[in-house]
Amino acid sequence: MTVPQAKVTMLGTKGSGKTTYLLGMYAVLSAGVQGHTLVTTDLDDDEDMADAWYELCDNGRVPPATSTEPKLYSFIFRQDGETILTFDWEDYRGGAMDGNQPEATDAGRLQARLIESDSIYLVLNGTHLAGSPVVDERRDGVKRMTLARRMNAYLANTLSERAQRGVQLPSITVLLTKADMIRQASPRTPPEELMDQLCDLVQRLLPAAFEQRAGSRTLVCPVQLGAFGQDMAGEDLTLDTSKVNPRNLAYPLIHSFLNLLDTNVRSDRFAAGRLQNRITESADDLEKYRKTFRSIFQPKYVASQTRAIQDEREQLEKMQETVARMDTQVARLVGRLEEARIMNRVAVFEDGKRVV
Ligand SMILES: Nc1nc2c(ncn2[C@@H]2O[C@H](COP(=O)(O)OP(=O)(O)OP(=O)(O)O)[C@@H](O)[C@H]2O)c(=O)[nH]1
Ligand SMILES: [Mg+2]
Repeated sequence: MTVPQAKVTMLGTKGSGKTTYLLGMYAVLSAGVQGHTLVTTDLDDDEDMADAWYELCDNGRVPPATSTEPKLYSFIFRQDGETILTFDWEDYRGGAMDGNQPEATDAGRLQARLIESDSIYLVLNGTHLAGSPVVDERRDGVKRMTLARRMNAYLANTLSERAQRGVQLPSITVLLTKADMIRQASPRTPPEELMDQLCDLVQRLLPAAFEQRAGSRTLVCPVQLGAFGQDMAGEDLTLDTSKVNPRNLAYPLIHSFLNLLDTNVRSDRFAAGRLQNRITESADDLEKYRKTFRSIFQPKYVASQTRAIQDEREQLEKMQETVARMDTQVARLVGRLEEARIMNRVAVFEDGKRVV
């Protein structure tokens, strides 16, 4: 069994909360959530991210805006100490999506990386979504502020390019950052109704993420680092540290890798099935051969064949154990996401349709 390797890429405007989400998500998962843990492969990165997180929690200082040089992180995702997969995540500045900067090298890199990505995050700043339901007249404004049209175009291109290459669809996460702003604007709306309104809105803003395609999986997930109640992006102010209260930060990552892990289990199961058939055929052939007169004069051949079949049986047993273990791992991830879906913390779309 090989450990799958994945690539994650985020799209979102400047100040939408990409870098702080990554920091918060890492802080939560590096501490471990129900047996799931994350660690960077480079331990200097682990220290830098932990320092940046403490800087936010203790002093209210947020990291600076990302520069034109994207930062690449490499992570190991484990369940009960066992590595499930490794992935890398490149953090781009929002400006890399700005097509009016032909001299910017990160813009080209971002597009190339998207095509290679197994998991794509489309970040919508919750500040602009607040006050749902967003009526038609306001929707154009929201589209402009979140650059939803551009993100949708990037995603549509990526999906068609991957389909042309015959590679698996990426999983898609629509990340609604600064969810405290959304909640604050609709304090009395029940969670279920608010989630319905948000789903309705994001389906209109990012239709490519909800196209009916077999095997597509999209998560809509509001997240917050804290209930700060204001959007201070771009301002040199400190956050109120007493309001740090991370919510929902781990679900997107769980969703990110379901497709990939699922495919991995299926291909391992298929390989185990093929080996099983080969063993059955070899055992039948040997049995037939043993019944022939010739076999009496070929004891070495019979012994070596018997040994080869025995070796393959042992190999098969190991493969079946791995498949069973991977099945359990995937089932646990699915279970966690399912709990979140039932509580209206997230909404899940499969083949373009909302799972209810
Ligand atoms: N209210 C509120 N504000 C938040 C939250 N998370 C982040 N912010 C604010 O959003 C600001 C911008 O976040 P960043 O993560 O730097 O944004 P970015 O998308 O990485 O921006 P670029 O790197 O410029 O593209 C932060 O400085 C915080 O002030 C949240 O949960 N609630
Ligand atoms: Mg950033």
